[in-house]
Amino acid sequence: MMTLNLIDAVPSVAMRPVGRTCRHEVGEKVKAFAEVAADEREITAMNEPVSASDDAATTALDAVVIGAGFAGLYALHKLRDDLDLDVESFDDAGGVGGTWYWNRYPGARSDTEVIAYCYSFDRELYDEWQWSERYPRQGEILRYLNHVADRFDLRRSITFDTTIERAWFNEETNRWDISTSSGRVIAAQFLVCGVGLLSSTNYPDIEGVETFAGQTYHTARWPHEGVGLEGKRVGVIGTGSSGVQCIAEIAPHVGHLTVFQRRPQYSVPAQHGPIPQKLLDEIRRNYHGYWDSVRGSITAFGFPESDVPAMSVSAEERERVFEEAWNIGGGFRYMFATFSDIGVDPEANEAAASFIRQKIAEIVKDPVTAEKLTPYDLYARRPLCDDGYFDTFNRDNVSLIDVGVQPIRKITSEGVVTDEGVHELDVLVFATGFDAVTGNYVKIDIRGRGGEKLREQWSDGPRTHLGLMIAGYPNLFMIFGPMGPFTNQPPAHEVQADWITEAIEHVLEHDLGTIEPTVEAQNAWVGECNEIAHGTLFPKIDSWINGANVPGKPVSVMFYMAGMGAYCDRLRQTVETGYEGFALRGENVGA
Ligand code: NA7
Repeated sequence: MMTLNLIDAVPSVAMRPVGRTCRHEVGEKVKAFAEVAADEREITAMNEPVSASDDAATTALDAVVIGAGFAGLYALHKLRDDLDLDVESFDDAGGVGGTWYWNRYPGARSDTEVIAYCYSFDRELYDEWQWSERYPRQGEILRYLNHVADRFDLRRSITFDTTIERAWFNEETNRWDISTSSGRVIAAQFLVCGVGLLSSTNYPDIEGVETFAGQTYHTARWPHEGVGLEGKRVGVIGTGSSGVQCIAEIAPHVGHLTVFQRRPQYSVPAQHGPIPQKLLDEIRRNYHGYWDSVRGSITAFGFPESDVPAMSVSAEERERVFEEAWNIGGGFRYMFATFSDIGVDPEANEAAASFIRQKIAEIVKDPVTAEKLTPYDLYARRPLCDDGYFDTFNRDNVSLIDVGVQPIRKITSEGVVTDEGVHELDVLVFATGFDAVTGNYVKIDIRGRGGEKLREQWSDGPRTHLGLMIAGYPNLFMIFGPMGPFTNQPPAHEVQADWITEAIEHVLEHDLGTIEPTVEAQNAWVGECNEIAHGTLFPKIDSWINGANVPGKPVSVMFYMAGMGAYCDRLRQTVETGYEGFALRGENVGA
């Protein structure tokens, strides 16, 4: 049973308007932090160049937002423009965009349909931006996010090319003492992390990689100026969403493409094309109803999910439904709009999987290659869709190396070595994914009450309440943090940033110091996430969804899998109960 802990809150606190606190020099404790941070920077500076300034004067802010992607931009807008707070945002990228700033590999595009892969909070924004395609390319999404930044004048509050290195909670001031890679020290009452679910890159530890004489790239750190691949011998390691897109895009242009596949993938056609005008008209006619339905659905992808169990219909009907979904396109549609139980019932899952297997056998002409490309495990990773991926392996200039059977032994100056010998390459592309969900949090030196280090607390797997906050880390909010909803991201970002804004407003209006979840509430949420996830098939398969893609990372449940509608109900419930499950503490001593 979750309870509200209103510890130390003065019952008759005067309500004060939410608004700016003035910038001020802070006390000795913060200065001590600044000195430690400066010392540590000096040590860092001996190893890597940082543009540190020796000016340790501390800036006082109401809030710091980390990240200028979908989540961070919206959070900045809400806190600065709705609550009138003194907020600054930071991003280590050179511009806005988050994942869409970095992921510039050939073929990079959203594989979520754009009707729900955008903001909904501003009707005029939705109406004025004309998407060209059902699944926009990276460049188009980046232009959209730049447009949003300009439209809401967000850029003036964002510092780019700057990493947040440390964030320590100061129990005397109830402020987060934050230091940046440029040497700034900030004391902020609230810290909002929009650091991205999939942005901390995963480079496999393969012997000899540094000896490779050609060029190496990671899909998520692709050079802005592009890479000339024409006529070259290119190798791609990894066949997840990024690999599948990149492989199909570059194959016609390279001299020879060698694909190193560890495990074969279930993928269905994306069926790229324009967005049907009829669908756009329908959304515009019923704008709020449409977005309510997105937020009330399970996956928030903007299409109706099926409520029909796969085994409740005849084999012929199942075939018809799968064929129809194959032709409409979209991985999430195939998994969630065909039948209601593909992610939970092994028999339903096998029916969906075996349909894809048949398609691979039909598309890929060489039976040996087709067999290598055919998965036999559960269809329970993040569903993929592609643009001619399987057909790519019919090309004469493409070869497939099954490194699940013949592991990569090492990399030499010439290329990648397996038991077959050396695969000679000019360019090697790592499409090896991310230290997902928690990776960007543990990179920052975050310390909560009592100096507890987040990376140590999460060493057996993350623990949060509602994917939004962590017990012992007051006033630290996460957008799409671990144990948030397993859904399409932009609608979830909005829902979470709205909740965070309201919670901050509540703290300020009541002149409180902090809000944080109780340990009991967090334990209950972790337990619930585990129970729900283990009722599905997703934890049974190793992937980034449960941390199993990064060697040494604890395998754990990292999502709330009961759906967006249920998640929104839970958020609403916390507000309606006056933040049941959260401790609201103290006065705003730092103000
Ligand atoms: P993913 O989906 O994590 O895919 C990474 C791929 O890299 C996957 O095929 C891995 O094989 C492969 N991989 C990772 N390490 C190795 C080593 N050491 N050797 C061979 N192959 C390896 O990352 P993506 O970037 O494609 O997509 C991540 C998400 O970003 C995606 O779901 C979207 O939401 C956007 P494995 O399958 O693990 O055997």
